[in-house]
Amino acid sequence: MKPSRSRRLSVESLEGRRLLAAVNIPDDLTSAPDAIVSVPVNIDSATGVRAAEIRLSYDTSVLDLDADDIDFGSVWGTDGDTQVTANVDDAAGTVVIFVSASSALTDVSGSLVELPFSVASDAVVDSTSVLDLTEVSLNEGQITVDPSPVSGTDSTDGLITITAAATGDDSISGFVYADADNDNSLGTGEAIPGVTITLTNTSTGAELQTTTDVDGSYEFTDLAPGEYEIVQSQPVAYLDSGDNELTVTLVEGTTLEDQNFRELGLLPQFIFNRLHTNTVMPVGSDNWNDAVSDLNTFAESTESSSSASAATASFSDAAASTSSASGAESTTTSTSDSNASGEPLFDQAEAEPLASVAANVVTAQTAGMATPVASSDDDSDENEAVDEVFASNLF
Ligand SMILES: [Ca+2]
Ligand SMILES: [Ca+2]
Ligand SMILES: [Ca+2]
Repeated sequence: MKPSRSRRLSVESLEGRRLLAAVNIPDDLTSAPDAIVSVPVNIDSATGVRAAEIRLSYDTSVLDLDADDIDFGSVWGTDGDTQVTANVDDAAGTVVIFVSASSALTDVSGSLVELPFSVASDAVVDSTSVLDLTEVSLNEGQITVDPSPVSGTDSTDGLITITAAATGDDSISGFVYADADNDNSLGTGEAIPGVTITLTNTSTGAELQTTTDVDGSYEFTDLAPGEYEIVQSQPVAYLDSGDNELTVTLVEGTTLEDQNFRELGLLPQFIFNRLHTNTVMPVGSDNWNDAVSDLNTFAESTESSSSASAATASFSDAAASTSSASGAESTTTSTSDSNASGEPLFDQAEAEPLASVAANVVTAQTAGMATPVASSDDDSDENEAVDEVFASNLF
């Protein structure tokens, strides 16, 4: 097929049909005071659309909007090159949004844009607030919008009804843990503290966030019944089991427990440090929990900018300072006498295989813990050693 013909045909197919699209904002939106309501501007068929200009007005005494939070909607998909430019006039309560992509959309329906409005804390329950769609232009007017939104009341306008704040006493809770012994349950020393968990009410868009406690637990209380999405921010030092998102239905008067996130263990480049923390800080101690927390925080901060071995080396310094802050605890009695001479266990010039590190680590602090061992290459001996370490429940 010649390219020129193909191009011409596609132009003809667009011009040969009179393209029509209906655009509107839902009129059955609800939100409690002091919550966020995600407002979509929907289109019934996006055939041929590659650009949309949308204007609307809102009541500034009830609603607030940040231009930076406005996002493109579902019709554009997630792997395109969609651009959104938005301008919000807070004083006037007007919004202008321009959204576009490099190629035209197919016959899909959904939202062109999503506007997360904050509802005022003094918004009156059972009152309503109008979202006045004032103008929509598709492909600079080449696609007819019917019915055409106008300034003032028309059928395309949206409506938010203010509902009483969720005063439910339902709750959702769970744990984040590294399943070192692979038994699918949280055992001693497997808790991962400091992991961010985000709970979203999928019907209202309202979000809550918390972090896991020292025992790896998290809990959201005083929830209303409904559909929720629970998302775990992956602790980057750990090997992901792949389930970082849970969708649950909370039935009135119930408590959803054990909404757990299971990790598979520390990533190889962080194992050495965990051994270190195991040694100088007994598993489950406050210092140990702090160190695991620090490890995650540090791993997150170095995730994109550092190589694995650099991250290992730097964290080792951080762990060392943590342990010295804990004072006398770092003189834990060694369970091995194989290194009584005090000679360095880890030769800086040639790093030992991990198996040997695992076997000797209990004596590491008497040797000074001088040298972190990088383990990020693909040497199979080391991989076997890593497996051994996991199996030994030290990971
Ligand atoms: Ca209108
Ligand atoms: Ca376990
Ligand atoms: Ca995970």
